[in-house]
Amino acid sequence: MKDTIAAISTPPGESGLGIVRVSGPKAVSIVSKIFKPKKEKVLAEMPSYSAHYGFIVNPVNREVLDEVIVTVMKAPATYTREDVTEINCHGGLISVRRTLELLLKNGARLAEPGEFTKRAFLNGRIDLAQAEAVFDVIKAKTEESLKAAVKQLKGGLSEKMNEIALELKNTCASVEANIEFAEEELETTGMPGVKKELQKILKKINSLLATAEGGIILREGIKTAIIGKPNAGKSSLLNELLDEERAIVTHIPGTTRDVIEETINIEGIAFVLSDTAGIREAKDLVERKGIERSIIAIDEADLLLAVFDGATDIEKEDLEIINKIKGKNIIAVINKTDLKPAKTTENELKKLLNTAVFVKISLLKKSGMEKLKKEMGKVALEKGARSKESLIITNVRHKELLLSASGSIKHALESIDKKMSEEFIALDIRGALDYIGSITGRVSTDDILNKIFSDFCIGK
Ligand SMILES: Nc1nc2c(ncn2[C@@H]2O[C@H](COP(=O)(O)OP(=O)(O)OP(=O)(O)O)[C@@H](O)[C@H]2O)c(=O)[nH]1
Ligand SMILES: [Mg+2]
Repeated sequence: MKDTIAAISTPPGESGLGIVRVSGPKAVSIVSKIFKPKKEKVLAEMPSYSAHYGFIVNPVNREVLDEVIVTVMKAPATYTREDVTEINCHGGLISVRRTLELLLKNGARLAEPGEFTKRAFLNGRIDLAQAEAVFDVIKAKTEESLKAAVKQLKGGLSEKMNEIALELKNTCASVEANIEFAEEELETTGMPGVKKELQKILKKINSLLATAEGGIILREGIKTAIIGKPNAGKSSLLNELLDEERAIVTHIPGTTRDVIEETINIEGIAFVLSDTAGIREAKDLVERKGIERSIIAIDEADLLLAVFDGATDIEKEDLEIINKIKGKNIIAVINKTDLKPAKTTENELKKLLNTAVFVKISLLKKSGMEKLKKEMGKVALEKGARSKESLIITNVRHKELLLSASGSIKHALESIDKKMSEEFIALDIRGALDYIGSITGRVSTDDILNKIFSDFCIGK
């Protein structure tokens, strides 16, 4: 980590400001080479957290690139715990990009995705769970998911993990003490206490795990596929939910080909909607490809909005779709209630899809939408996405590690019951300790770190 990294931290495009960020031992000296302050001064001598007005100038040909503010932040009280400089350029593609190029020519290296945050972790400012929370804050789709992420960023999860780790360590010490007593052929009295302690820890882990399904949905949103036969009104429904003419709607069956994905927020929970191609016997290659994607969307969805045309009788296509979606989490949407209803459609659907929730709407008249949103909100509630628990698990990696830790502890408890040797029990407890330590990054490998940070954006 001796090198100095640089990256553009704001999204590409036209904007008021564009920020280029630099971190590392030469963060100040490299910027000094390309920055000409309006008032004569030496950046390295400026106090930490001071801002300086001036120009970015190419040192080779004296060309002025932009008018900027440079902020100097000195180690260790910075994001990365290294010296950090931020160059506030005017927004726009070219200015920030050329400023970055100049930095790279003058000794900085282009940062990898998430490398600033990785340095914050490696330099001990935050732990791994907090570093992951930075990513979640950036990606938060709703207020609720932002709240959960900020809590994790502030160390809520880490605190709990450290508490569990300490308890495991103490328990392990008791077991190991027993091993030594055994060698001296002293009476081993510690095991009932160890058992009780392990059961207590297991309970803590399990109650955290109980929040995971809802927590992961809170973080990632509910994957919701809008499906049905052609012309049922799927794209009209997407548009109505988004309140925007996002998808093309026509009276021609087979209008939608590609899956269109958009996110909406219902009562603080994100629903990741996909409008799909109507499912039927495909008329051409493009439609067939589209329908294949519809089927994949059905498989991947947490929730299906199955749209039916209430004005036409149940057709072979509806029956095929019903077959494909049986057993899934379904809200059956009967559309076109502004038209004369088909005689048997509603009753037949209720028989065929007896576990589904039914909502009648008219997208032409825009009626029934409140009821539909309410039912969608209920699904979120059922999935536990609005948990009352103060600490929730929102990340699949954490869930898996907690599951493994819980497995190791269960194994240790079984070994105690079977009166196995203390060495085995200690081994399982150490295993659990490592799993918990992987959540906060006390135990980590390059592979794990690379995997986590490569998902970040560059410049964070
Ligand atoms: N009368 C009436 N017509 C509707 C209603 N909702 C949609 N339509 C019409 O039904 C036709 C098909 O609507 P779309 O939303 O494109 O249907 P789709 O299910 O996306 O169709 P594909 O993309 O072809 O699978 C359009 O002409 C809509 O205007 C409704 O509630 N009432
Ligand atoms: Mg469509």
